[in-house]
Amino acid sequence: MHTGACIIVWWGMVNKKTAFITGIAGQDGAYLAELLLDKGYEVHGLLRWDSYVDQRDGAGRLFDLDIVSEISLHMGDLTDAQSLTGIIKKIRPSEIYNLAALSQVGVSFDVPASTLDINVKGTLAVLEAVRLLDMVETTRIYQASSSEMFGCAPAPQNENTPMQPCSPYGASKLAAYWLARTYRDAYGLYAANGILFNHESPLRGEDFVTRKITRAVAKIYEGSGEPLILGNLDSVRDWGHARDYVRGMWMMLQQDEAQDFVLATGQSKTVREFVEKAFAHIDIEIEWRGFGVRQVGCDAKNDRVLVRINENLFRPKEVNYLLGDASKAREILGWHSSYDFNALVAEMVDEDIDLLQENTSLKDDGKCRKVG
Ligand code: NAP
Ligand code: G4F
Repeated sequence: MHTGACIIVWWGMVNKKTAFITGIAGQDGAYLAELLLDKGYEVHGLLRWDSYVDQRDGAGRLFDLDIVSEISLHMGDLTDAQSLTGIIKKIRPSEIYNLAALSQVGVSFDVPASTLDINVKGTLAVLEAVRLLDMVETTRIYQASSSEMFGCAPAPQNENTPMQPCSPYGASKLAAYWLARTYRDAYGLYAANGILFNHESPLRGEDFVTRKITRAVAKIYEGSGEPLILGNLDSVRDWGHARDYVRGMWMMLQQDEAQDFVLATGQSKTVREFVEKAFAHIDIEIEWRGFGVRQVGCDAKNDRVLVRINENLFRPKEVNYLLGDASKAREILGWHSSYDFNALVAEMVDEDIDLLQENTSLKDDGKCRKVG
């Protein structure tokens, strides 16, 4: 090898950046880990005990992306500040992406105290670790903030929109957002809040509405007779693709100074439109009949009921309308969303059909059969 090439390789080795991702086994954690590995980072991740003991299940997304062997996984919990500090002390990462959270808005109404423990005290533990370990000059932090913090504020929402959260989850994320800003202002910590609107993918958790829909549509395509049961069909979301959003997270940590950014597509759709689009992808036109919670979605060709509503799936308080304005991220970061809504829905339905065809599926008759 020429001397010049040797120097480049050596320079790359001594300057290899180290990232620590909390929530690495979640949707965003997995895609972010993949992106950072591609960029040559040494990637570490925090994994909870349950996920650690059964890694294939807990770290399933990292297996799906075939990156698990390239990552150092550390057993821990965001709510255990001492062990978290120990991990950060050992790794001394140049970048921390704090993605771990109780992230299901509906569930946060059932477990508000643990939502605050994980989302607020957990974030505080990350910020305090960096401060107490004297890493303020060397470590940058990305805080996973959320458009749910806008709550009932009028759309379109951007960085200057007053926040009015209306769920324990939204309130917890707003407290964590302010903690990150406070540590930035008080201690000079590089802490950037990404205020991200909904982003989805085939790796999305099955309890979020998009994946619930695409899984049900895939099952119906494969012959299931079970209708899709949903709650509020009329709430509006700004849905993008998670791959675009993790790229934005990384960009936020590469700036001269820490700032907060909204990431969004600027396109809004109702849950109802998502349902229609997903069924259209398997050539089924949904016709809505009836009103309120008695409304059903039927196959226009044969009247079969494919969608029903269950009022138990409505939340005590709903965020009705989220639509983001990501002009600041476009201007300063050069970030844009590259997937459109149709492509997102199509990819999710196709992947769920593939998944069903690859695996043994439990069919309606209760018998197991191998498909594909
Ligand atoms: P996700 O799929 O639910 O992943 C969250 C991860 O956090 C899970 O892997 C979970 O681990 C982990 N976790 C939960 N509690 C923990 C604890 N006490 N200690 C350690 N790990 C814990 O969420 P996501 O969609 O990737 O979202 C990533 C982050 O962005 C979250 O903070 C979310 O609130 C925020 N966010 C998401 C969106 C979106 O549309 N996706 C939008 C705005 C903001 P287990 O696997 O062990 O449960
Ligand atoms: O998919 P969802 O559960 O996502 P939600 O509540 O918008 O939260 C997601 O996005 C936030 C960013 O805005 C993140 F911070 C958060 O972590 C999470 O990733 O629900 C979307 C909409 C809601 O209006 C809900 O009421 O779909 C409605 N919905 C209707 N039926 C349903 C269902 N949601 C779920 N999860 N399950 C249903 O059966």
